[in-house]
Amino acid sequence: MSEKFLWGSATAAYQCEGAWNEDGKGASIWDEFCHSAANTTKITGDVSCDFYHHYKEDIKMMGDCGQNTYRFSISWSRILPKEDRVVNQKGLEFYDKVLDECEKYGIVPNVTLIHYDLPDYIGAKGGWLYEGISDEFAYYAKVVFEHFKDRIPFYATINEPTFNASCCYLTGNYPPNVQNSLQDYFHCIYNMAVCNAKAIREFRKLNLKAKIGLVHSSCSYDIFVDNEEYRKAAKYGEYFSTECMLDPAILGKYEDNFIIALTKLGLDLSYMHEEEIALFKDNTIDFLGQNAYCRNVVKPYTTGETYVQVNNSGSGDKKESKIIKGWFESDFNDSMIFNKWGREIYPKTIYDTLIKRRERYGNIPIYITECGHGAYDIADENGYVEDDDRIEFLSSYINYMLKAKEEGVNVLGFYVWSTMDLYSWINGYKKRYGLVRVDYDNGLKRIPKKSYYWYKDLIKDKKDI
Ligand code: BGP
Repeated sequence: MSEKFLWGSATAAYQCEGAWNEDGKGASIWDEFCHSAANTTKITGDVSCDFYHHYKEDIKMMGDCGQNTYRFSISWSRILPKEDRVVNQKGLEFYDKVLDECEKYGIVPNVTLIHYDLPDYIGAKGGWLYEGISDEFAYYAKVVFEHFKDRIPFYATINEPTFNASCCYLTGNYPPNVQNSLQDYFHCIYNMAVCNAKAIREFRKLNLKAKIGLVHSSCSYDIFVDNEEYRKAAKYGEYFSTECMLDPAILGKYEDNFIIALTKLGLDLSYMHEEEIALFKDNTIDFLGQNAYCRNVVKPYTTGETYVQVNNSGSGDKKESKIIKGWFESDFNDSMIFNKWGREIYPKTIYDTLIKRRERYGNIPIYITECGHGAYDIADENGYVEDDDRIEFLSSYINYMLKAKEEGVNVLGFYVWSTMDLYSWINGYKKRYGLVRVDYDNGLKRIPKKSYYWYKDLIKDKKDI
């Protein structure tokens, strides 16, 4: 008998927990960054929607909505606050309590080990570029696996390795705020691939029933002109944001031409070590978490330096775009529709991406681990939000996901980003994604939005798919 399709929603530790220094938690690089002068917005996740103290209410609301799964992340610095490797029992206890609540409502936990928030002591040593990071990460992962064992049936090692690396080392809007360094970008992703493999090696030692995966962000690469040069640009795009991570994580190796392409970029690949690459083969993931926001449209590289532009202002003035020198650059046409943060809204990308993943990676089980619409929500005098735009966004993405499922793609679950309103990284709190509104001015009151009730009906309707 096949397992039930999972319908749920997702959050991440730094974005929702608050309690940034409570019960023995150490600081993460996001605490440090948000408290520093580099954070020009001055907005922090210190309190956010305070899930740390509201988790019972939030999980009950998931249950009342009919959600049968919840994706959240563990804060590494809550579990291992200092570099002495001493475990903070209170950190583990918090997540035990979260799991208790999930159990109460029959909600299956899907837990990510790291969602951008490295401990500050790792950051001080070089963050994702620190040569010892994979051993530190494997140790942390082991602590988590040994404590929670099969209470958590789905573990994911790293959230969005390539997007995280791009923000840290190309756009420079996430700590450590380095711009336009392809050298650091690919080095970071390599270290993440090694972290993933070493964590999986620890996981396999325990012979658990649970499954382990990885959460990937990039969707399909599309072209408007079908010729060899354009197809080559799209292939470079896949190297750039997907194959550099998913090939080692799923196929257990790099494609030779990928390494040749990196060499042609003039990168120093001395960070790659044979004995680490050898670990990829036997330490691959069981499932893929695929996030679904926007596609990438590219054309052959023309001119200019490597540059990755995002829009954190929400003023609708600039579009997300990329130039990867020598490889490809972004392309546009008049039919494209963008949100206020310059991100394209293109529902079919979820279908195209699922089909592409099947083509390259076999029919690996896939969960859509995030899909959501960022918007300036307007609440009425009771705090109620009629977010028809979000409903339209989600229903069109879900329909395309179901089309891929009908065509045999092994997609097994869907998570709305996000469960409730939360901190949207350096976009602050005005960009909202939640199914539930959080009233930041009135004691963090939770008020379900129209999309919450819409999702409840959808889950009821599609419970037997
Ligand atoms: C994903 C991240 C999430 C979340 C979401 C929306 O890339 O995994 O943490 O934030 O995107 O992005 P943003 O909040 O920047 O609009």
